[in-house]
Order: sequence, then C-alpha cells, then structure tokens
Amino acid sequence: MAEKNQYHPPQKWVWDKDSGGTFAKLNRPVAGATHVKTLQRGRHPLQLYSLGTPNGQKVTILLEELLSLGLEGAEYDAHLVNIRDGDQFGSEFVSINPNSKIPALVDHSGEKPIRIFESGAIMLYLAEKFSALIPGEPASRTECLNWLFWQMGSAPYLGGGFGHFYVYAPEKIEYAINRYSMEVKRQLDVLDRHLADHAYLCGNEYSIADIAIWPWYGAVYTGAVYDAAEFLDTSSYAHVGRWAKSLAQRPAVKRGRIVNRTWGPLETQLHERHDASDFTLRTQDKLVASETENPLTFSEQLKQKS
Ligand SMILES: N[C@@H](CCC(=O)N[C@@H](CS)C(=O)NCC(=O)O)C(=O)O
Repeated sequence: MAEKNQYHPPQKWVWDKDSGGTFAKLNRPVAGATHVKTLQRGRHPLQLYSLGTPNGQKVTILLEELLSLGLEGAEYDAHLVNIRDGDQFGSEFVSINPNSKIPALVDHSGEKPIRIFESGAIMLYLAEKFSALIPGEPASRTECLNWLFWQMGSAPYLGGGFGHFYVYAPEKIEYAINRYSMEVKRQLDVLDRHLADHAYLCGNEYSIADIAIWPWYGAVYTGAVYDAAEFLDTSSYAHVGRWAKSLAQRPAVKRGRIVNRTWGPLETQLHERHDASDFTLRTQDKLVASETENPLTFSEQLKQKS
C-alpha cells in the first residue's frame, strides 16, 4: 500500500465546498431546488428529461425498442437535462424528481400526468404499460425483476464507487480503488457465469433486464465508460463480451444510446429527440452543417414540424 491517509473525522461533519473532484461544485448535502426553471413540453404523451449517461440510455433504448415493436404510444420527446450546469436542481425538474437525478419521465396520456423517477421504476412502468420486454409468466417475470433490481443495487458500486475513485476523485486513493475494483470484478463475474448458459439475463428472452444492465456493464466491458477495460481485464469475461457485442448490434440500441448525448463524435450526439426522423436529420454533425444556412432556431423548427 502507498502512504496511509492521515484524515481523522471530526466530531461533527462539516461541508467542505471546495473538496475538489469533477462534480464537487454540483454535489450538496441538501436536497431541493436551487433556482426557478420551467421544463419544455413536446407534443408526445411521454416526456423524458434526461442525459445520455448509462442511466439515461436505459430509458431511451427501451423506448426505441418499444417503438421498433410497433408500439406507437411509446413515441416520446427527450429533453436535455445538463447535469453539469445544475439543470437537475431547477424547480420543475425537482417537482418531477425530488432526488434531482436523471432520468425522469412524465406520462401525459391519462387524465392526470404521472411522474416517474428512478430508471428502474421508469423501465418497469413502461414495460407494464406496453406489456412488452417483460415476461408474463410469473417465474420468468420474477427472474427478469431479479436482474433488473440487481442492476439498481449493483451499479452504484460501479459508478459511485469504482468510477468515482478511478476517474473523478481529486486524488487516487489506493484503498478505495482496490475496494471497488474488487467489487466490480465480482459483479462482472456474476454476469459472466450467468451468461455462460443463458443467451440473455432472463433466459432466451431479451428484456428490460438486459436493457438496464447493458449501458453500464457493456460499456465497462469495452472501456466506453471509465476507460478501464485493461485495468479490470474485462476481456476475461468472454460471455459478457458475447452478450454486450450482440446487444450493441440492435438498431434500437444504436438509436437509444445517442439520445441526449452531448459528447463524443458529432454523429453520435442527438441532443434532443422529438421525432423518429431526428436520428437522420438532427444529430450534431447535421445541425452544425445546416444551422448556419437555417435562420430558424431549434424550437422554431420544432414548432414548424409539429
Ligand atoms: N438510481 C438512479 C441514479 C440516477 C443517477 O445517478 N443519475 C445521475 C447521472 S448518471 C445524475 O443525474 N446525477 C446528477 C447529480 O447527482 O447531481 C437511477 O437509476 O435513475
């Protein structure tokens, strides 16, 4: 072990606003809104407020899969919530997610709008609403929920634990990186052993369990998140690799993963999604090229289209 950490916790914890680290300016020990900000509403019943991180991708991939099954009621507007700018603390966002985290969904299709927050709750809500991508038979359905909730309990160790200390923390702390690397490798092994004799997480049927797990564990496998494929020796999890690569080929996965994405190559960034045609017409490579020739603003163009 490198040198020992000399920190001794005081009697009572005090918030150090300048603790450093990538998200130090945003993280607070209190909840609630910091400013008044309204949310945009598009023309579809489903209004998603999100960002193209793995937690956001779970919902946009699911919506794209539902649409590819011909379920037109799954049409949605995906609005960008820029968490680096603190949009998650805006008043209307907090009113739909008091936990101030993306993704959050509002379903306006009924008499009263229904708010849904937490990606697991959103996925279950959508799968039940459309009776799709969740098995109907009790034993298979339970197995699907086992893996869905496995993801919800496990990914915080991957993101908040491993990712935080390996990438975002202001200093590299050997103890913390060791602890969370061990846990993430254990989790990859859990998946690998299961996928050794199952095509998908709950058997032979592709479901919301795969859609929840892929954006995190598929991306760790390839190094797309945290660039740690070599560090974690992810190529040794061959069954995870087989599963991750096969999901990456699905057209709905290819579409869903670029929605609300504001980084990476321009053709992989669709900042907002309001129509199926946006995937061909409104990725950033197209907008950057056409915006100078088009005098209309983005919202004016949207109004024109609806
Ligand atoms: N358990 C939540 C986690 C959501 C989450 O952590 N979202 C992150 C982005 S990936 C976020 O909005 N962070 C903003 C913040 O912490 O202020 C879920 O599954 O929906």
